[in-house]
Amino acid sequence: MLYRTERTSFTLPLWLLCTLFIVLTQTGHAAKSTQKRFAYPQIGPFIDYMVKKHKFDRTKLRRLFLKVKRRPDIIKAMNRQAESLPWYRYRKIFMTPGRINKGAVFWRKNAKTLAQAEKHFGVPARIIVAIIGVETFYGERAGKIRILESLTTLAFGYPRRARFFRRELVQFLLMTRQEGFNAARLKGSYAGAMGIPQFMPSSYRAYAYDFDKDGRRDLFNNHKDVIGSVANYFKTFGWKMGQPVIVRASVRGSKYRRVPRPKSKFKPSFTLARLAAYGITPRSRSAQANNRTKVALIKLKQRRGTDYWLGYRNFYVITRYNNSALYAMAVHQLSQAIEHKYRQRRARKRRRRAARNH
Ligand SMILES: [Ca+2]
Repeated sequence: MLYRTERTSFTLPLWLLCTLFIVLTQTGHAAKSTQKRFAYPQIGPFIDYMVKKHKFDRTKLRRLFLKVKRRPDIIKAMNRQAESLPWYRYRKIFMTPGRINKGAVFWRKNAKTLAQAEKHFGVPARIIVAIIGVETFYGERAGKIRILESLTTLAFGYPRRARFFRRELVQFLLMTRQEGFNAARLKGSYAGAMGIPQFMPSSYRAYAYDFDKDGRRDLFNNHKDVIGSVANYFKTFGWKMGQPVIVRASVRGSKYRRVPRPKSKFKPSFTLARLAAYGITPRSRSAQANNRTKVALIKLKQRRGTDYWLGYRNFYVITRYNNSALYAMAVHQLSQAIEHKYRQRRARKRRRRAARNH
């Protein structure tokens, strides 16, 4: 700080003038260069990494990232996700007449592709349709946030999961280069999930499937690729056609409260015999199940009390798409409701056609 003294108030010494000159010119310079600064200081080293490791063009990447802005709203959104809702409220979001009807319509419009996917990957049409319905309302709500901006914000401004999102940012840039997309334009969810099935960039690279064989995996516009990719994802994680998903359980006595916590929440790790010793039994038994069949114990909060369910391997596979019992249950129940609607409509049509021909 400068103190005003009798002497310096009239004439400033030369050294001070020089200092002032330097300070003023540098502030001016700094003001100019802030316009060209990255939203986060870590972006510079990140670009170095992408150039060195993945042979990206430095100038192009710099130009791309200079346009990226910080998005604090994304971090806020991350901190209030629907997964913290109780089941009875979560269910209401997805099990709506609109989503069920639209699912049946989507099925009819894509019946041929869905049948092909069922045959090729061994994943039922109803599950593929329900996933697309839960994720984006059949492509209607695929997200309006620039992926580059959401992933950059989460990679460099969200320490809790920075490592995960930095990796996804790398995968995103690789994916856009590989599939020929403009990285600046692609939009998706605030968490970086992309396209009609909301694949994260790493999943896109690993599981997206060019089901219409046009040489490009397009999950933003191409329904055939979307259907094939969801099916491929489920196949890879071990979906078994014709096997049960989940069954309601009955609980008796008080021992059911003392079931030990398993290492993995959704992986089937208790045999039916072991759970029976705790007073937990399936309300109905699928033809394939016996005492050694393994299940996961799933608890879903109702308005009053808790429902107990036993999740089979296929239930676990749904949680690989999104690590939440609420999510997997919503997909399962929606898939049943959509299938019911779809078959009902088809039967009605068949009856009408038959009546006309008589
Ligand atoms: Ca394609």
